[in-house]
Amino acid sequence: MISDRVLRELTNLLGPENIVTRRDDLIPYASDATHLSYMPDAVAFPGNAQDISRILVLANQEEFPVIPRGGGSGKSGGALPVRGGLVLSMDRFNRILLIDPINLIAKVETGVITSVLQEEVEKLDLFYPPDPASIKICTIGGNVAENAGGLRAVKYGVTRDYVLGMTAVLPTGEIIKAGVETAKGVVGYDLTRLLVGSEGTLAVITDVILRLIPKPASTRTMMALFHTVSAAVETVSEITRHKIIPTALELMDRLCIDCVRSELGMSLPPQCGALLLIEVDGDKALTKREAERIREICLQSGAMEFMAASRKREAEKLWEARRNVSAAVYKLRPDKVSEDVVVPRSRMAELSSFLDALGRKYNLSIAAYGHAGDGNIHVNILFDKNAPEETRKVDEVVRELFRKVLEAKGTISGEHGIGLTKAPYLDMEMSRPAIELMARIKLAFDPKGILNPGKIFPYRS
Ligand code: 2HG
Ligand code: ZN
Repeated sequence: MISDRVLRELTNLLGPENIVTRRDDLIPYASDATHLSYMPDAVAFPGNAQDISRILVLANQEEFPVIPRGGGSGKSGGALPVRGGLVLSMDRFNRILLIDPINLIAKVETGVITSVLQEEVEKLDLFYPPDPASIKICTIGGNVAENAGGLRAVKYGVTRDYVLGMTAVLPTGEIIKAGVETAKGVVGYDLTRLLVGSEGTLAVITDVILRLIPKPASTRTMMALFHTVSAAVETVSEITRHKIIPTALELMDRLCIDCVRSELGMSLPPQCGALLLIEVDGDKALTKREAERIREICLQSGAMEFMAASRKREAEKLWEARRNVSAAVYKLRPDKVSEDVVVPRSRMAELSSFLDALGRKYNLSIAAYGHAGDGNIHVNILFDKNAPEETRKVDEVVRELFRKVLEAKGTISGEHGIGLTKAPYLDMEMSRPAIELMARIKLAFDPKGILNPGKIFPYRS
């Protein structure tokens, strides 16, 4: 609990307009896309790195938790104030400082919404590829903290692949620069890579230098329908076997299709059990050739139907429907645990049969969709938290799923991070010495454990 005296000090530091303590005003900051809720004591809206530094110095003195927050769209509870304390909203860090078309970089404050940055760089025929499904509400800072992926990761990689450098405030208040503003740099330990994906536990990142690439000249979007998920994911392997790496290669199973059927803007046969949304990009001749080849591969692999979007609007509708799956799945049950496991592409069919059996064994609906091109499947375990016989089973279902994924040489999280929700399972994947080493790193950055406590580590923070 932050005392009234400390709240007064925070108010003096930031000005009364930049600190919120009224219960009603705190509610939006208590929750995120996990739908879990923990009340903070206060929310601060710092305006620059110095403000954050002063807040963190005070937090060390008075020992209260500080929890950085971007758009609040996280899926693992990274922005939740699980031990109360001060939520640090990055809303005011909303400026794009530079887009440099010669050096192919952008310098961006971390509260900038990802889609806003993308629109701005695309006006200059440049491209910032990372595109989480929550692109219209998530922030660059949240993406960096979680090392977010997205639909285009299959071809273009994840956020980490685009972060060249940053300004960060350490939990003890020092402001550091990490990385470079150039195309390359190998000076010292790679602190940039360490801080990307550190889930707000090691530093508060205030601006980043991002790598840009030229905007592809054309894109083509396609949809292939299959009787089963197995047939769809076998087709994914076939596409890569033919040395084609699409921009996006997304899967939806029958449950997900049913949830967004009306939004897809194309009528689908009722017996359709899975669909792949596929996009290729590049110069016109290449995308035409690849799209034709993909059509052949899909039909040879047993696709019931293959459609190509003929207009931009048609393609946009398909992608909007895809981005909406996560929310639309709530039509099926009031609650869900949504996982983001990754298996080698070649083992997705095995994972899909396993999920069918898992759902039957526990009598729970399990919806599966996501970034099939990466082997990254969002396994959504659906339940009703008011039905104790269902909630009781969820943890065991998650454990069985993770055991299977690890046995298949996969990982328990491909893009959402460990945060709060996956902390109890971290030691299923990481050995004790590896976790202890991470804990020592955390201690070196944050000796008093004030920055985003209760995240990542299963048995200490
Ligand atoms: C997506 O790809 C997001 O739609 C959310 O990563 C996934 O809610 C989910 O399971
Ligand atoms: Zn995803």
